[in-house]
Amino acid sequence: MPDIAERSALILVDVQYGFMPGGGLPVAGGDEIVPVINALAPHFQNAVLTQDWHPADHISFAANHPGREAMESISLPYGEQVLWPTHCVQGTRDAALHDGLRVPQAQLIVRKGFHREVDSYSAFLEADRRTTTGLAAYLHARGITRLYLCGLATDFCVAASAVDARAAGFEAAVIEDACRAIDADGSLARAWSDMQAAGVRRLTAADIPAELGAA
Ligand code: VGL
Ligand code: ZN
Repeated sequence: MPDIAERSALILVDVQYGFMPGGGLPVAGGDEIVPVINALAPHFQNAVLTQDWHPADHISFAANHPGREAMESISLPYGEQVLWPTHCVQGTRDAALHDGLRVPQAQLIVRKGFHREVDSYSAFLEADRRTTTGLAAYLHARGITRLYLCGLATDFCVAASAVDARAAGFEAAVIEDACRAIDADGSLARAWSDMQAAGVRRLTAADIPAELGAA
């Protein structure tokens, strides 16, 4: 059995300009996680990045629903969808990964939210809950059994990815100080309770060396 460091992967969720101050969907303090991630990353042999990657006419954008405002919810065939300000449009600077990230060992970037009619908070399954990104199969094939998640935003894409990671059979932990939240209408508290119910552990960056058997 390979040791735990070989079987672990760091999953960096949506560390993109769109979620930084000044971005399309800014998350308070979003840029503060970059140095935290850069300090964590050298502990990991395996890393995967996700990238929110929407067409300009994406169904999750309030601007594509005349008369609607950002942060309202609408009913779609797959369920309730929050309408967001326009963010992370394919090929724009807003969609680019933060230039300051230092994770050279990352081998895979999963782009999500590119189907016009389906959003995808999760790195594993789109919001229709049927369309897979292929990430679980990739990680299983690579012999990865444990995931450490961080990035933006804690209460949307990080939480959805962590809960789906558990459903796909992985151990999962969220590194809280390497995340920042949107926290609209109690979404952060709800996300932590959903993650806890799913068996996602809540860690800080200081826990990581010991987790990986390095301390
Ligand atoms: C996200 C809302 C819309 C996220 C992405 O990365 O958490 N949230 N698109
Ligand atoms: Zn999005």
